[in-house]
Formats: sequence, C-alpha cells, structure tokens
Amino acid sequence: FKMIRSIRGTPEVLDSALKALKEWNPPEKGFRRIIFIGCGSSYFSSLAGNHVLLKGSRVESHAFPASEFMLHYRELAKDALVVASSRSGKTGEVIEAIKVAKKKSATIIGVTCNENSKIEEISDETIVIPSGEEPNIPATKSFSSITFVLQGIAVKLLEREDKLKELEAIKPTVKKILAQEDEYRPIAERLVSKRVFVHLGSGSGYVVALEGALKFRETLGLPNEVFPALEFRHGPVALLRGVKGLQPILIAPKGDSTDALKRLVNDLASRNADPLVFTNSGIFENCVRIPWDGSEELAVIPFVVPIQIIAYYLAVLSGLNPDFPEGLVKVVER
Ligand code: F1P
Repeated sequence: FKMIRSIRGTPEVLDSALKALKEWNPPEKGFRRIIFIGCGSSYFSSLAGNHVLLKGSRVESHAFPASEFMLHYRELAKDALVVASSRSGKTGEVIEAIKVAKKKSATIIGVTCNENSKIEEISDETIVIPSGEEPNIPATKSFSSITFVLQGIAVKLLEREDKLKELEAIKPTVKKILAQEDEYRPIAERLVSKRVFVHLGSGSGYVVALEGALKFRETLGLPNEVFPALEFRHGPVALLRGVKGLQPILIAPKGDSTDALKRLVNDLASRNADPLVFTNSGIFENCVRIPWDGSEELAVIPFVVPIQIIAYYLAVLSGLNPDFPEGLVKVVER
C-alpha cells in the first residue's frame, strides 16, 4: 500500500526538510507577531510550530485553521509574519487567507511539498520540500516534513542553536521506529475490535492526538474524539458510562505534563477505562515506549510515526484500503 510506503519514506523527506531549513534565514525585519495557518494536517503542523514558539515565550504567536483566520482574525495580520502551510500548495482557503494577510501588509512564508504551486506564486518566500506523496492518500511523511520545517522556523526565530541539534536527532529516531515497524501490528490487533477512540494529549502530545485522530478517521471512516488530556475530566468523562468499549489513547511525551498525565491514567484506571499510553517517560507501566530522548517541544514527529503505522495496520486488519479513504479529495480548492 502507498500509505505504508509513504510512512517508510519519512527519513528521506526529513533530510530534504533539514537541508531546506539550513538554507533558510529569518527575515531581518522585526514583526509584531507570528501567525501559522493551514488546513487539516497542515493546521496541526501549524500548531506544532506554534507550540515551540509559545514555549520559548519571546514573541506573540498564534496558529489558526486558514479558514478561521480569514473569517475572524484577519486584523491580526497587520505587520505580522504569516507562515502558511499546504501539502498541495493550492488549498483554496490557504490561498485566500494569504491574499487577505497580504492586504494587511503581512510578510508571507509559504511551506509546501509541491513545486511550482500557487502558494509559491503568491508568498514572499516559499520553502518547498518535495515529498512525492500523492495528495489523495492520508498525509504521513508530508505531515512530518511540514511539521519539521515549522518547528525549525520557530527554533530559528527563537535563536535556539541547541534545539537545531535536537531537530537533527529526529531522523535517526524515526529510523529506529521504522526498523521495529512490525512491533506495532499486535497493538493494532489489540485495538481493532474497539470502535470508538478518545485521543488525549497535552502540549506536543495534543498535536499528535489531533493528527492521530484524523488518521484514524481517514483510514477507518469512524468517528472518534480528541481532547487536551485533562479536559477529558471536564464533561467528556461521561462517555465512559455511555459508550461501551471506548478506548482512550494517551500521548504522553516526557515533560511538564508528565505528573499530571500519570494522575489522569490512575484516574481512568479507577474508572475501569484502560488507556493505551504512548510515552518516553519511565513512570508509566504497560505502555508503548517511544525511543525519543529529546525535548517535549520536538516530540511530535517521533510520536506521530508509530500512530500512523497503527492507523495503517488498523485499516488493513479491518479489510479497508488505506490509500483510498472514501470522501478524501485530493485538494479542497473551493
Ligand atoms: C489540506 C487537507 C489535508 C488532508 C486532505 C484534505 O491539504 O486538509 O491535510 O489530508 O488531503 O486536505 P493541504 O493544504 O495540506 O494540501
């Protein structure tokens, strides 16, 4: 299947992304704020870039779905740097949002996987990382490459040389994960009878939860839920009573949220919910170990790749073709 071949191609696109990032220098002009925009997976990449900037707390920044930015928050584009991402480079809402931002005198950096696309034509500068991923299969290596570039832009804006080194450690980590690809199949076998998933995460773990939930929806065509982890206790916990066989999936990269997430796991266990925890922290038991030693801010790619592999296995085990999810169009142009 193309989806698994695409996931296996992640190390290669990370190389191109690193090369492109090394060649990119932040504009010299100062900006009032930084705004990341995109649709679908590219919006989640935008959240990943914004998370790195927010944790650095040196500059005001936001991430919006391109549509929400265009419809409600366009005034924020005044004297801003807008980083617009799109795998295809031609999603209608992203293109419209760029035009709107330009009218407010924003500087636009486009990020795309497609050469000579519309986004390149209308942005002030464009970072192109050709991924070779066909646009009507679920975004996997393209998600990782765009996320990598946006995190890199954030790190460069923060002038964090140490974090650039850490970004370079992502590729060997992904290679390690791909070398043990088969180990994720039994996890998918354990999950395949579950029909409702609740994806939970905090910080970069929340970005992975959002993207993981989208992959599960695209490949399985089933509804699922996704919450910032601790929000689950503020109402959604009632799902445990109403939905039989509900499976919580918790994305828990080691960092500021670890202790709080451990308490959440204990809480869920006391309610007979058995969360499947993905973590690189030693304090969780019975979990899926992610071989990432870097920071929480840059954990998105090492944590998302195993989830992509599991989404693929889940589709195959359910007798579905992951390459042609029903209803998934190549590009939403209008
Ligand atoms: C945005 C997007 C994809 C999604 C699907 C529909 O596309 O929402 O993230 O996987 O293909 O379009 P793009 O602007 O990143 O090309």
